[in-house]
Amino acid sequence: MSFKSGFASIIGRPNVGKSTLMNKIIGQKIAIMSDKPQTTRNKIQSVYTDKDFQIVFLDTPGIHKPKNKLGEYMVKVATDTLNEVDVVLFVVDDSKDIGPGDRRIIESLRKVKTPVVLVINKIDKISKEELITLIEKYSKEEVFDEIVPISALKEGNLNSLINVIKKYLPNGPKYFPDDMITDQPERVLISELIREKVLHYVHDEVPHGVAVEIEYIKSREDNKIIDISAIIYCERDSHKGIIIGKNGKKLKGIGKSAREDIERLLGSKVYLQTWVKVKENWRNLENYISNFGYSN
Ligand code: GDP
Ligand code: MG
Ligand code: K
Repeated sequence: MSFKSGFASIIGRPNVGKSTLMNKIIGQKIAIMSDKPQTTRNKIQSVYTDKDFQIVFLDTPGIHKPKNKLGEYMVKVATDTLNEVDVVLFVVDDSKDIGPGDRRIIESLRKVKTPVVLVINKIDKISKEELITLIEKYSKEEVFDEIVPISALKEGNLNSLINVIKKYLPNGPKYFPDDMITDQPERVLISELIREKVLHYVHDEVPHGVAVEIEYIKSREDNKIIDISAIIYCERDSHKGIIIGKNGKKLKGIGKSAREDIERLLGSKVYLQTWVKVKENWRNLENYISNFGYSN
């Protein structure tokens, strides 16, 4: 029996459920999940290994109209990966019409040589009739090699999706050991977890201008507690106030729920310290972008 292996790139508009999909497939929370758009900035790679095949997933940033340097960078990362992988998963949601965001992606997919699987997510929200209409609408575009309806949240039809992906994998080696689900360093996972909590706690008051830098991760001598120090960067003094909250209440909440997730991730007790600092306009400063680890 020959082994199959290859790379699958997950693309799609913000909020269609890409991170949810990847996390459900891999069975662990590794990519940031949020109902705010554009929260996945890193090329998080995860691995799904079965008896006779292995899929390496890339959780690519969304293709969208770039608004600043970081936006341009994210679009480039997203499009560059498409021709390098074995299969592209284009995730859309249950929206009745193909909007301008999806339209833009479909147009860039016409130039892509890699087979494209259209994944229609959130089918738990629509009727069978609505789904059929939607499938017909997308079929007319004539860009998709397959169309697979799923519900990432309810874990519906994920097996079919895996089988479809498997079809497009070439014969190849097991790139990663069985127990490996991601090659992202803990540092990246931890900073993403903290950023997710910040976005969750501040709602729309501090849109997108948040980055998290991990100062250190240290194990204490008795190995029972891990000390972590993190700096939350925002763009304005007013944002700093919002993140900290009255009497530091918000930051405390952010720290507590981040710590609980990190403890689960690391399987250890964690002492987490968080600091909030202002770096004006960091999103437009090229060198900050690479400092925060968003460059290749
Ligand atoms: P991403 O920006 O594409 O990575 O999207 P996320 O994975 O962060 O999901 C965005 C929102 O859609 C979250 O609130 C998810 O809980 C929700 N979501 C994801 N998949 C499904 C689904 O299959 N059904 C429903 N009803 N909601 C979903
Ligand atoms: Mg995401
Ligand atoms: K194609």
